[in-house]
Amino acid sequence: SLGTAVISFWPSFSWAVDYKEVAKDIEDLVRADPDKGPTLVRLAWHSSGTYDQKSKTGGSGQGTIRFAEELAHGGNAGLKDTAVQWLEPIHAKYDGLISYADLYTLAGVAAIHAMGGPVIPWSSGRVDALDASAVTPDGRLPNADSGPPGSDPADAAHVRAIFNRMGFNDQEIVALSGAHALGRCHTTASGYDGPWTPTPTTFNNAYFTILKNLNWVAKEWDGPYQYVNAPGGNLMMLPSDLVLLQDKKFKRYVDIYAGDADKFYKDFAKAFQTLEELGTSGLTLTAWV
Ligand code: ZEM
Repeated sequence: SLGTAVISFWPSFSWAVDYKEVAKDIEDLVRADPDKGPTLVRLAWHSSGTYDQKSKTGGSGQGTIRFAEELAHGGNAGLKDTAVQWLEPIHAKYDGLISYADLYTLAGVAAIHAMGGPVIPWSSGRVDALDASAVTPDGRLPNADSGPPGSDPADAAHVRAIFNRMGFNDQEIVALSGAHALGRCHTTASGYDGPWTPTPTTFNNAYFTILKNLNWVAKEWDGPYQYVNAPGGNLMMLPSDLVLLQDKKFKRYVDIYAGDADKFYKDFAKAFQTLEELGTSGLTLTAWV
């Protein structure tokens, strides 16, 4: 009967996308070129970090970061010709059966895993918006350029306002910031320059140990105001990173995560899962590793 046909067809249809296979493709991409890992994590974060819990707009749920309108936002500089493009062949391989919204978030957790980070629970089921009408206004992602200490009354307040809007507290803000163990600033993207740690393709708690233990001075250059370690000059911090030292409530968690890598892994995994589920509904917890 038709009923039996539909019922017997259903399981094979729902298994059409093997997310473990997709995740493996992403991890292979990162292993072939480790520098791609951090940028994939940045794409996952920016695809989610537009969420506003009051209006329930933004977030990772609809894959809107693939639209030119959202990629044109200042904070997304550099993502169009990198992470978004790198994932196109994987999206095409699965013939449209995985949504961009799922692919971008899966890329975040798979890249973190490929770089030695924790297995972060991931859920599938995001449904892509068909047009750009769900793109949120520019300005929802945090600014890095809060300026020299004391020059901007909105330093810590800005960081808190942005992350509280998504629903995150101080502890979660600091845990998530530990992602800056990964990757670097590109003068061609944000205008800033340099990596935060000497191990930018390895997930670890070095962001916190380096932030609190090195001496940070203003970089002397024509570029945007940022910090470099002195002596050395090989590493960098954004003004928004230094806020985590300057604000006593943030600093408390910097100390905790610098001293306890396991706790950082655990807290990061929980907060990153939450981040990737902002603005979603009806997801299914999915084995991907
Ligand atoms: Zn970042 N981030 N970020 N971030 N970020 C950059 C790079 C990366 C801020 C920010 O302005 C910048 C979080 C929080 C905040 C990553 C992950 C996460 C860059 C450099 C800037 C300017 C971009 C470039 O030039 O290519 C600010 C102001 C933040 C909060 C106050 C959170 C939260 C993250 C994840 C959980 C990652 C992985 C990168 C490295 C990207 C790459 O291509 O190497």
